[in-house]
Amino acid sequence: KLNPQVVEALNKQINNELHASYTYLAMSAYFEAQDLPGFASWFRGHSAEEDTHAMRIFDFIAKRGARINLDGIAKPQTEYESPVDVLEQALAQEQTVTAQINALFELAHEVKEYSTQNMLNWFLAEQIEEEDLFTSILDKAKAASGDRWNLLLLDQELAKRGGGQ
Ligand code: OFO
Repeated sequence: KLNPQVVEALNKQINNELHASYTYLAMSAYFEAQDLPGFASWFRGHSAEEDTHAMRIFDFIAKRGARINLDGIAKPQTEYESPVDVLEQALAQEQTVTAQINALFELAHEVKEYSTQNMLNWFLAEQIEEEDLFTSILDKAKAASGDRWNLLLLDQELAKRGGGQ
């Protein structure tokens, strides 16, 4: 049986992933309003990716015969100063998620939840990819900042990448 403390923490992480998804959707909406459809679709794709992260944990809890408890999702920030501001906040959010996964792993380790550690290994690897991805797009957004033409070129690149990749 899954340790109850771990079940609670995993449920909390479902909420964290859904909150990340909702935040990226709000960022997508911001870019729609800025007439940057490539950024908008990229963030929308990433929002969908966060939903799959939540569902991975959802499925894990279900498979282990424990109870899934869904909570309310907090309202995301909807206004941003600039594309660079969005990317900075998105990277900060990924760093927060990394810290959450690390804390979960530490708890699973403490209480000797081996299968949970195994499941979390996927997330540890994923967070390295995600932080790297957001860092590279933040760098590009910074390089393009203040120049609408450069921003539109980056927007085109993101439109081609799609799906939050
Ligand atoms: Fe982008 O982070 Fe989920 O896990």
